[in-house]
Amino acid sequence: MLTTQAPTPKAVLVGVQVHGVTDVEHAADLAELGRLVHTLGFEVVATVSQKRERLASGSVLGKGKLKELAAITGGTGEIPSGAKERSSKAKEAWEAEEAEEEEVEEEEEAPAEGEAAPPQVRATVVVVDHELSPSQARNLEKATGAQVLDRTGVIVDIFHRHAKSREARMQVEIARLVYVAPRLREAPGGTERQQGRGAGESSLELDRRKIRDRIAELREQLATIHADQDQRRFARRDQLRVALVGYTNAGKSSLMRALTGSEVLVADRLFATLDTTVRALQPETRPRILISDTVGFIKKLPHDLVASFKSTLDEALEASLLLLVVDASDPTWRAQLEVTRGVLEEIGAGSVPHQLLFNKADRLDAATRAALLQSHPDAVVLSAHAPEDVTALRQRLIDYFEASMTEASLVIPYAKQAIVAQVYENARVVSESFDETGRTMVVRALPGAMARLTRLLG
Ligand SMILES: Nc1nc2c(ncn2[C@@H]2O[C@H](COP(=O)(O)OP(=O)(O)OP(=O)(O)O)[C@@H](O)[C@H]2O)c(=O)[nH]1
Ligand SMILES: [Mg+2]
Repeated sequence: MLTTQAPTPKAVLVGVQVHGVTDVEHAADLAELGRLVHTLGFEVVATVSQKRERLASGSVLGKGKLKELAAITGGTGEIPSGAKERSSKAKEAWEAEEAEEEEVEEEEEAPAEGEAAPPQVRATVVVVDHELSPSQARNLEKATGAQVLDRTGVIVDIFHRHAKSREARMQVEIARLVYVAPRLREAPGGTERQQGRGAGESSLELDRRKIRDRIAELREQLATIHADQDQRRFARRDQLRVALVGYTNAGKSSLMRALTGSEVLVADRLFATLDTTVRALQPETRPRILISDTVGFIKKLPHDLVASFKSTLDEALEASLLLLVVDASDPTWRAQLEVTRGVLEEIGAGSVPHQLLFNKADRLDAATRAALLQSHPDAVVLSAHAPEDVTALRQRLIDYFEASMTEASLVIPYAKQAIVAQVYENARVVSESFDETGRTMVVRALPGAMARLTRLLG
């Protein structure tokens, strides 16, 4: 586990601009990785970037760039030959890339080879903007003498730190174990740890088995939690529900606060929110409109994390309306929106109606605002910090549900007055009158809720 003790660990970022990725996209990816690394409490002291056809299977970087990286970390820049000869197939691939490297154009943005960083900025952590195979990570560790993390590892670590509720902690633990298991190595002296080991099972296999058991145990416990939640969700099924979704740091929690007056955490850091929070729109409407705040999305979000948070998201995604929050002041908002749409699709929420919200409009000039509205006429351009914008959004939500509601007249016999409370919970009462048959209520409700109320009376 990484720690943030003083002095601040120094990190060097590593990115490979593979074929098809533009300079702008590559720079944005590295900037985002920098923010992620910063969220973990590291100081980024250097960036090593290379253009290649594809990632080098041995160590991601080509030989020359690897030396450059090692100069910043104080490593040898060499992968011990034993590591290269791990398998003949890997060796062939490695050699092919060594040959290819001479032909590939290199970007000379980072310090030139041999220009060792002064010792005070020597990095002790190498963070690679790609998913590393366990052997790539090992090779990089050997060549740099530094701790090596990949993008997934960084995200998993941030999730681990920010998870608050029991459920989120369990979900993150599963994701971490899934991430760690293939990266386990035979511990030195591991052969002495015989206890509990099955016949012919190495200590590494034992460790992996323990991880599998722990994952199974966690999944079982989560299933119990989810069964409870399903019940609560069932009780809420007829309510008017809206979910805030979007890229991390877009301002979902800020809008949640502004719309509901709740004290959810707002922070200028990535993945501040991991738990779904549900609160009523304020001032309260009749029936209430429930708003949920959810975990943010990010590019290359590890699939296991998406899967593990799916259940938390499910709660939100049963909403009738998704508010798709975009940080319009971020130059990469288009890519962020694309990622958000992709993840929504992946978790089966692609077809839930949504309203696009361009947030942080206070940071935009008038021309940019106007251009946004022109290119996205159905979108709302707003600032979570502007009370008048939040009031207008509230009204828009009310209007949205009003338009989806149907109207009916319900006659509730005096013997069934208990139903009145449910009518108030799930519908808006337009008028009421009383006669000898009972109470007649003219109500507006969403079609599903109306059908259920009618059935209760039938
Ligand atoms: N200028 C400006 N800043 C905003 C606005 N909305 C949010 N922010 C800031 O953006 C940062 C992130 O806001 P959050 O509300 O925590 O974002 P989030 O989408 O919940 O982020 P995660 O929970 O990490 O996914 C905070 O520093 C907010 O103060 C806005 O309309 N204008
Ligand atoms: Mg948040």
